[in-house]
This record gives sequence, structure tokens and C-alpha cells, in this order.
Amino acid sequence: MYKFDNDFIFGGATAAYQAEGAAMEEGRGPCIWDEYLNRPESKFNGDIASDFYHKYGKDLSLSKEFGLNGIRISISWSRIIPDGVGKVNEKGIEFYNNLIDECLKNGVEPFVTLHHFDTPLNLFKNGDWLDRDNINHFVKFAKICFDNFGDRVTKWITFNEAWAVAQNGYIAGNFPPSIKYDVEKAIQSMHNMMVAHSKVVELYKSMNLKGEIGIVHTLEGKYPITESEEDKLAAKIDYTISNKFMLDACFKGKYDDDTLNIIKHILDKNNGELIIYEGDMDVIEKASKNIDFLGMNYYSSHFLKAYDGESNIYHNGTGEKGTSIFALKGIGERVNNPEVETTDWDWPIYPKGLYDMLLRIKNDYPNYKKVYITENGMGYKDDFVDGKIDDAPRIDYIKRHLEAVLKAKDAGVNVKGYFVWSLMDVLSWSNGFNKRYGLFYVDFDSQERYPKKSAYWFKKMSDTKILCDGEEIEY
Ligand code: BGP
Repeated sequence: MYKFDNDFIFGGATAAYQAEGAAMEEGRGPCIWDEYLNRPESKFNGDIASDFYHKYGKDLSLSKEFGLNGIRISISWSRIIPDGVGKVNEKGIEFYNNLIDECLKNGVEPFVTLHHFDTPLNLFKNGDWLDRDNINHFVKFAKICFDNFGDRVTKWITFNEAWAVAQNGYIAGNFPPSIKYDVEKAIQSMHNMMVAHSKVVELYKSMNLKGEIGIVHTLEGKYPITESEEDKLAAKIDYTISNKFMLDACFKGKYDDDTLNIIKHILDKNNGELIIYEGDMDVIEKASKNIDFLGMNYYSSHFLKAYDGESNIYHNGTGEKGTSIFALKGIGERVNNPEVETTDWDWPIYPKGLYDMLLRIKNDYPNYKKVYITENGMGYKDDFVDGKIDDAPRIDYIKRHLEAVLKAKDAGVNVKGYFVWSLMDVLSWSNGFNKRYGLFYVDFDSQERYPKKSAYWFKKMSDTKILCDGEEIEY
């Protein structure tokens, strides 16, 4: 029987814009999402979200009650520095001080992310991570956070999912700035984020604080749909741009020759180039020696077929199963594998991809030290019946992924914790409020919380340290 270590983190994850709400309160400035999701064509926004700004006390007491000993929160840059570069908003500092204290009071360790997609609006307008000045602004923001919260926060995360920022913003176009098929911008912004990440790691280490610092990557398994050489190559190319490019930077301190060759191939096909500025690789190299952990978000894997046509992507943001299209020039086409089930949003459910990815980390990046699964979970249209939510498919999803984690631990991968995305239901960036992930159901009208069946099941595991079945859970 698989057992979790006694110090294993059973956590729940959140992010500032998706959870906090209070968008205009107490001096917070706008981030890009405030503007983007308040355009007339948008059907939802994060103005109120899960009202975590006012409800965090409740969410943390529920966390404690349901056996969670970790939470991922992120700090809204524009709540701390409303315009991203100027004066500090003392009310913002006060809010995060109180939130962090409340986490600690409840025995719920905060893992704190500095950038979870929410660049301040005016910095975004200057080009976001394509603007090299953004790197220095980010380092200044990080310093303010370390100065104010570094005495109590011992787990810091520089970026959440640089790949999602780049892919969704510049390739799929379902995140701001809604650009499609601009692979050059995607790759350049990822490189610039790796420089920013590295500078923040170096800053943190220079401050001699008592904690640890890492980064969160979303890692997607990439498998050829057939054994043909062409499909294998497509899988390798997609793996390189989605995963390997940034893992190399963070854990090898350089881009492997093979990585650079493939990136060049993709850029050639898309008429682009990557600019690496003087000094970039030095700071990347230094930080790779100092990074303390990898945060790995894992939801899904893709099955690749060779593709030589023009790029063509359709994002399924409504949960209408079977509508997604993803074919990228110079990379490949993500196709349906009939043997693998998918969620309503067409994400293949493939726990083996998590196991394989963890083993790859151990083998390809032997200096990785430790891994936290910083997000994993299932988007689901939960039914709320008389105050009860039976989310058996979510339990099954999480259970199968935890099984993969424990199997990888058995094979020698040092995994120290697992965070369910999400702690409570939150806003889904490009899907709205009907794609729910939480352990706690949120009635978005009343902002009441209701623990789902999965919360009771999660508690049992945290109490017993044993991976248990969902069926016998009373809730
Ligand atoms: C990750 C993000 C989270 C969260 C999650 C689920 O990419 O880090 O913030 O949103 O994905 O994604 P979605 O809400 O698009 O279903």
C-alpha cells in the first residue's frame, strides 16, 4: 500500500486575481486582467471572484479543518505597487501581512508566488515580458515582498507558468494580449521571464533570508500518436518549446544545443529569431545553482501528429466537448487519442504523463533537489444538490494522479507535496465561473463555502497518510 511521508504537504492552490476580488479596494491598481475582462465582449471578470480578500479567514479555517497544511497564494503586484513602478500601497502590505499571519496561525504553510499572470496594467501596455525594463521592475517588486514578508514566508515562487503566459498570450490568443500564432514573441517572452526569474533568485539568495525559492512550470507530457518518425519529431518539438526550453534554463543554467537547434527550427518556420542579451546566460547559470525546488503543475498530456500546414487553433472555453483545435506550424498537431478520456474542456486525463514527467526531471536534471506538485485538479461542472456536492469524477482524477506521484516517489523522485487546484472554486481565466476545481464549493452569489465530497476524502488522506478510495467517504 502506498503511503505519504509524515511531512508531506497536502495543499490547496489559489492565485490573487482568480480568488481575491476587491479589485478596486484599498488602493489596488489595475492589472491587465482587470482591463481585459472588463471589455464589453467579456462574459465574466474577477472584480469579486471568490472574495478571498474578505473571506480568507473562513478559507483558512476550512483548510485547517479539512487537514490541509499548505496553501498557494500569490501576491498581486498592483496591490503592492498600484502602477507597477512607483509608490508602495501600505494597505496592500497590510493585507498580505494579515493573510500570511492567518495562514501560519492555522498551521497552513504559505507558498507565495510573485507573478501569477497579473502584470500591472501600465507595464503590460509597455509590452509586458517583451519589454526588458519589466525585468528590473519585477526585481524591485520582489525586493519589497522579501523585505516585508520574508521573515515569515519560507517558500517563494518567482513565476507561475511562463509557458502559459507565452502560449496563451501569443500563440493561442486566449489570454491578453490575444495575439495568435506569434511564436517569436512567445519564445522571447519566455527567455525574458527566465532572466527575470534568475535575477530574483539571485536577489533572494543575497538577502540571506531563512527560506527557499523556486519556480512553477506547467509541464505537459508530449507523446507521438503513432510510432512514425514524423510524429515522434512533432512530440519532441512540442516537448522542447513547452517544457525543455525553460527547464534547461532553470536547472542546467543554459539551453542545451539540442534545445537551441529545435527552437531555431521552430523560429525559422515562423520567420522569427530569439535575442539573448549580454549577461543573460550568466545570471541564468548562477541561479540554476541556487534554485531550491521545482513547482510542477500538471493537468494533462498531448498526443502529437506531424503537421506542416498553417497554424490553426480553437480554444474550447465553454466546456463543449470535442471542439478544440491545436495545430502549429513548425511544431505539430495535438490530436485526440481515442484510448484516453478527456474533460469537457478537451484536456486528456493521463496520469501516466505525470509519472513520466517526474522521472524525466530526476534523470535529465539531477540537481533538481525537490519537487512540489503545485497544481493538479479537474475542471468540472459541479452539481449543487441540497448543500451537497458529489464530485466523484474529481476524486477519481486526483486519486489517479496521486497514485502516479507515489509511484514516482517509489522510483526515487523527491516529491514533497501536492496542491489541489484549487482550494475553493475560483475564476478560470478564459473559461469563467462554470469551470470549477475547488475542494470547497463557492456560491458566487452569496460567497458561502460548501466542502465537496472531495474535501472530506482529502482530509481522510491527510489524516491517515494513505491513498484512499472515494467511494466510502461520508460527506
Ligand atoms: C493553470 C493556472 C491556474 C489555473 C489552472 C486551471 O494554468 O496556473 O491559475 O487557472 O491552470 O486552468 P483553467 O482555469 O484554464 O482551466
